[in-house]
Amino acid sequence: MRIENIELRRVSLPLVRPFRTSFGTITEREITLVHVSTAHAEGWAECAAEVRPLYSSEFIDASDLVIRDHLIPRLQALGDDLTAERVGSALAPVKGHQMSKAVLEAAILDAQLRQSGQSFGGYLGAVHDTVPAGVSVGIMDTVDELLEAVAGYLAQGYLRIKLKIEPGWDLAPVRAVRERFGPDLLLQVDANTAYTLADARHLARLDPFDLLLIEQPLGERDLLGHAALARLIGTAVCLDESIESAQDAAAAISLGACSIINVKPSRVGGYLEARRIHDVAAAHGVPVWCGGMLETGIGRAANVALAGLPNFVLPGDTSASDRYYAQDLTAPFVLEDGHLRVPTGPGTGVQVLPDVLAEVTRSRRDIRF
Ligand code: SMG
Ligand code: MG
Repeated sequence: MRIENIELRRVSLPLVRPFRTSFGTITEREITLVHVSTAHAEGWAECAAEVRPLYSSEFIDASDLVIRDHLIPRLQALGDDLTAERVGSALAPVKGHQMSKAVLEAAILDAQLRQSGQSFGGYLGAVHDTVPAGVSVGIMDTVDELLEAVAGYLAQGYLRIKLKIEPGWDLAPVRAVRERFGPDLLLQVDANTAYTLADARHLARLDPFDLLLIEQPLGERDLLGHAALARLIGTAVCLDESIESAQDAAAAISLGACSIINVKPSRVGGYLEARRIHDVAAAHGVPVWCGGMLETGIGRAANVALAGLPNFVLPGDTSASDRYYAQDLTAPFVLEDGHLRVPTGPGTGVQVLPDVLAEVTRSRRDIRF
């Protein structure tokens, strides 16, 4: 495949409500979109890096720079030999920067699949037409506010609730949600690394609430700590930030650091590595689910396709467009009986809406091949 141009476009979309996690609050999503043009097709993808390096070490300005100065030149060097499947090995000499690598691979894969007429779901091996939708609920000022938010999401049909937690906002909100919505609610929590192993006894007090899992309680490098914690608490430990590759997944599973994995293609360098993590986990009998980074319809379309693979057995953070944005960059993803439909058209199967795109664009830059 011969690329003619890669456009990097910075957009900014206001969130419908602020989203607070243990590491901070965001009110708008600033995103770099990558738009690949070949003679035959175009591809789009979005970079998950945020404005500040708080979820992980990556952040959007650094990502733009590494894409432009360190990653794209390696793709240019491939010439006509470039395919989506070759992106990973071409970029491997550059250490880290999974999100920056992932967005390039995804945009190229989108163009490649649009040219061949295949969908992301078909290419990745999705076996479901629709996927169950969960929703991630941020930290709030009061438990009453939280209960109202959760009630609203359940009324819309969401099939699973994830509560963001941090020290000082854990037992009380979990107890309140469990008591109000009953034992059948699928409920889980995400700490985004906010605890240490010294908090094990405290975290064990979540055991009676029958949570599906606790996501990333400890630091991202602390696999041994997670393994120790998993032996001390009843709730299943799920890893997010710790898993940046299939190799990480294999190590975490072997150490007993997790019994469930949150798969985010952006965090692991792309959809191909995400599929490898799916396969490694499946081989060990470890269930996975699809995480989210507040994606627009562009990234959501591909995530929903991935979530259609057989070992994605838990509802994902794959919510409808209106959970995030009043106006999405594509036709909105909507809940149908608590599920999102896996797109079937070529590539991601969604089209970027030009008028909306123009409205949210802050800057753009073309890199000719
Ligand atoms: O896309 O619905 C979404 C967000 C899901 O909670 C979510 N993501 O750690 O899993 C996570 C967080 C990371 C993003 S926080 C800005
Ligand atoms: Mg998480």
